[in-house]
Amino acid sequence: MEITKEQFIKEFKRRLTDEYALDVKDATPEELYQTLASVVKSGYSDIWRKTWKNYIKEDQKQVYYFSIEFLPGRLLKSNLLNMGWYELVDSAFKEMGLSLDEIAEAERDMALGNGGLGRLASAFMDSSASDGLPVNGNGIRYKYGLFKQKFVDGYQVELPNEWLNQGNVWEVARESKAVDVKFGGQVYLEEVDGVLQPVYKNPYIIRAVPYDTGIVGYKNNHVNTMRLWDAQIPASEEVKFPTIESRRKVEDLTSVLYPDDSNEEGRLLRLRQEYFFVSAGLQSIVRHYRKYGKPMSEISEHISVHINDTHPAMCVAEFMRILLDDEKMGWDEAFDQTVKTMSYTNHTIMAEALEKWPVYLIERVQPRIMQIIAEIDRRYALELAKRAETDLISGTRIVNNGIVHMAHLAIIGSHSTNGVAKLHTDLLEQDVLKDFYHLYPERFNNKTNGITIRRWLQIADPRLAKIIDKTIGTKWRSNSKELHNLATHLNDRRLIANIGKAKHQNKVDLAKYIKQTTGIVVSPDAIFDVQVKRLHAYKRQLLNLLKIVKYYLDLKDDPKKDVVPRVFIFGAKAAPSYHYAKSIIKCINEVGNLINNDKTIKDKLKVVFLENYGVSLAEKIIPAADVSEQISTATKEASGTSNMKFMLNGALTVATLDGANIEIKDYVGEDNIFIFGLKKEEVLQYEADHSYQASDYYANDPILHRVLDAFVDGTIPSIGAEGAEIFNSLVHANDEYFVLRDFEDYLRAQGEVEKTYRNPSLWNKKCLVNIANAGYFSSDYTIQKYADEIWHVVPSDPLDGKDCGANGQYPL
Ligand code: 26V
Repeated sequence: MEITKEQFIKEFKRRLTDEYALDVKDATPEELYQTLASVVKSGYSDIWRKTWKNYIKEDQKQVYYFSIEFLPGRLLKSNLLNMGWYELVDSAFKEMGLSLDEIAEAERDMALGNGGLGRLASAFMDSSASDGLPVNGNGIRYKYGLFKQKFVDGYQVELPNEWLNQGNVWEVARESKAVDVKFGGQVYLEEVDGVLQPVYKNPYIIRAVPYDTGIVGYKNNHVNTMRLWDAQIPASEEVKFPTIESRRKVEDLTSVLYPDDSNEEGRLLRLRQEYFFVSAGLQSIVRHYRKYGKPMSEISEHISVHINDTHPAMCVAEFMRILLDDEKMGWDEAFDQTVKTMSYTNHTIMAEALEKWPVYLIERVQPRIMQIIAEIDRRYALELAKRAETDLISGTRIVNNGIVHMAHLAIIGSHSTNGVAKLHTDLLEQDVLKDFYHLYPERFNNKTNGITIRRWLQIADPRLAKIIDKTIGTKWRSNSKELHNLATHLNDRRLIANIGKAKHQNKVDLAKYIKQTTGIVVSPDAIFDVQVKRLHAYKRQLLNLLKIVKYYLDLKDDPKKDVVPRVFIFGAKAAPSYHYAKSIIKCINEVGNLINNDKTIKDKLKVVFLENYGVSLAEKIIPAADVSEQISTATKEASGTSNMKFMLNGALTVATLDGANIEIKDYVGEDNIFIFGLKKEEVLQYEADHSYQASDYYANDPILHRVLDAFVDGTIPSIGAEGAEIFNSLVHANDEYFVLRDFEDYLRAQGEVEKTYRNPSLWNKKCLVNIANAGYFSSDYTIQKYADEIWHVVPSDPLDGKDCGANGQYPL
């Protein structure tokens, strides 16, 4: 039976009185949010309980997705949507004189990740629950999320993000499920009854306490669990931590998301974090498995462990440790079970980001783990000596010259290695990991990333969602491939005009936000040209900036030049220790200052750099974008996922043939995307023969020359050091990411953008083609492929249906 508005309002008011002794009219948004969230949580809690009980009853194989980052953003609206409550609550709130949108803003973003990697992990959580798949998240409950970014004089300043200050309604602490993680000390092997057993000297124990969050499936009576671990000092170890400083060391373990790795203490902390959540997660999984009396020799038939990037790669060694030392299994059988249980996703080919740890650091963190890694490596080399050349062996060893290659550990210790877009997987197979591909071709596969269409269209862009409903009905809301039915409406002029109108409204909303937060006034009639993502040289925010400076100089030369007004919108955080990226931020802000305050430019150009980019800000920006900048150097962006979000929201993409841009192009066709720049082969060629001469482009291209000079000749004020740094990196340090090489072709593509934008119906029609094809990039499909091809798990049968109505609505 459907919940009525009256029932909901009654329950909501009762809670508000119970919790706060308040009437609706006296409560703050914060109190209203807390109350609504608690009603929501009660609505799914019983189904949550039944979901995991059912897993046990049906003896379902379970997947554990190990990720050092999760980036769920806000959960309120997404839970409301998935529970089938969204419209009910929206209208009940209106009746009470409240705004759901305003109250939802009171929730703090759960920002336990840096960018794409963490957001993908959360998309997968949402999608596996929605597909009814038995997937559990395993990660760290950081006390501070990703830093809060502010600009002071155009410079990035990092402030702590104390997201737990007002508590977290969604989580449940489970003290009774705590496990002990053993760190440090020394270890040696002793023979007991003919079996070698480790003996630890002076280790210390940290207690890992899990905090579980229910992940609500979309209208399907299914709630999975994301488990995040917190570190505590166990009572028995109190004496080992007598000082405030030593106690802080324990707190630090789950304190910050990405400890400063520019010094050894920071790197050690990061490695301890990795071992902490790996060990806590695996111990609790094996303990749970053991409880039901099934043989350890079959464990790989009942569980899968997924290693999300190399950060949890110690799973391989820790699982071995548990099987060997705790379960007394022999080496060969243990290794066979480990390989069958583990699978690994690679998310980057950037050498700096491929984890390598010195042996002595791993020894300090957990000496037994280093012993096991060394033994896996020794046996690997021995086994390979029978069938491979010495070069191949030495290039693929896990331990080489005192360095542990975590990707090698993950590949050798698992049965599946996947890339995250076709091009990226090709590069892994043919280049970065080609020796492994040669040795184990059957282990390699591609799983192109995806996004949660629910969050990025249904929640973030309700105007567009309604237009789609009117055109093709609502089936796309549960099966996003249905969006393709829009392609049969390409000549529907009213539809195309409506898409333009919805976009304009979204731009009006964003313009308001920009005015409020920055004071800058922008016109919603201008092109909103957007680049939002982490600040990194390879993503080439600089290429975008050079374009802006060029446009500015053009207008200075000819103030009457006929241009389509543009607002350039940036959102990006730079890693705190990444000096160059911070200099780029400063330069963008100063170019903005220059242009926005130049009266002769008027409304023709505006530059807006919004502070503190994250999931919630993305939900405001992306629906208002006309142009999506996906301009990384070909081969460098493994996939990208914001590219998918933008197309879904009807923006047109300016793109290099990199990452998933290629697959986007294949779906929408060349006429509906603006492609430019070096291709993979050309980049690889340059990198191989070193024939690229950046300074030639500076010398020979007068436009580029002038644009680059603006960074060092005072044209752009207040960037003395930063301007020089950037100029030098491009002109004298040979421009590692081929910014100058791609500049001219980028301008050509941007010229096409402008020409197309002058024809609104043509523009909006191209937007429609993009929307119609975006449904293929749903993470619901991606995760289904992981389930079928890597984990071999199937969706659960729905619970008996007493809870969710036929319409999928969760109970009150
Ligand atoms: C991190 C760093 C940090 C040190 C400097 C160099 C560098 C380069 C890359 C990275 C990224 C690490 C892993 C990551 O977040 N990869 C992203 O994963 C997304 C989900 O698969 C994917 O869409 C992005 O293309 C990829 O960059």
